[in-house]
Amino acid sequence: MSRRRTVFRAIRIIGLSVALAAPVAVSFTTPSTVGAATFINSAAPPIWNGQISQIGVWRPSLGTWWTVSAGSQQWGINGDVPVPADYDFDGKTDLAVWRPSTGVWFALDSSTGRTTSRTKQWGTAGDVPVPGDYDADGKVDFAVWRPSTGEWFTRDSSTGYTTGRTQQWGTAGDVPVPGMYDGDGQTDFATWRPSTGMWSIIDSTTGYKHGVRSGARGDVPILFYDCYRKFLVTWRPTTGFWTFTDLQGAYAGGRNWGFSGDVPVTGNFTGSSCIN
Ligand SMILES: [Ca+2]
Ligand SMILES: [Ca+2]
Repeated sequence: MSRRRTVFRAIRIIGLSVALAAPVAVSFTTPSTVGAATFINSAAPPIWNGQISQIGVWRPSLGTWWTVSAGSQQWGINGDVPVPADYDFDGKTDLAVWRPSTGVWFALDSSTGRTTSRTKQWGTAGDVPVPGDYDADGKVDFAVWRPSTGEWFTRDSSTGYTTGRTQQWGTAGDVPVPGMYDGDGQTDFATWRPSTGMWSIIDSTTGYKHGVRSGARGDVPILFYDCYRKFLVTWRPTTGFWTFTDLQGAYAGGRNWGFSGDVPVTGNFTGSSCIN
């Protein structure tokens, strides 16, 4: 058994004693009010490693996820922060939340049809969870950003989550938006500033720092991958509208999904490949 599996097995045993509602199917009304929306053409030439995003929202009041591509499911409770990523390494994004009061991550395994879950403690109250692949081994790492100092703290998959890295980037008031901006397979540290709409990015390959403006105060920033293209997304709670811009800040499309109070999420919930 690999070290990683050993770690996760241990984690799994510990975590489920914490009261997280068992995943249940819920009836729902679609969160979208959409009409015909201009949407990204996913058939366009495929960004990096064949990664594809699908959009969704997580509704805190219900703990329910609604994804465009993979239906709905309850996972998490009010007060949690959604942290979708592929924690069981099967190529599909897992529904997952981070609980600020305890710093515990709860991930629902896509590899077992969402019948099992795993947990990990990393971070403390006041932190912002920022999962990503900071050590570039193809597996997600646990990470948090601390607004008071602007520091990022990771626990890397390549060391069995025993060690990680620290990076200062951003200041209080910013929103962390880590992602694969430069396409080298390593998550780049990045922040978005509500007062200016500025995305500030450090490319992991070169250390080059650069910025682009997209979005306005009140928006929620998030990254979206469409095979070989990447988009800066700003989701507007008042309208539920997703605005997609390219890495130069040019408008590339948009659509509605979700309502005020929801939290936008992206991920490859179905495990789609660019080859299809
Ligand atoms: Ca998965
Ligand atoms: Ca990693």
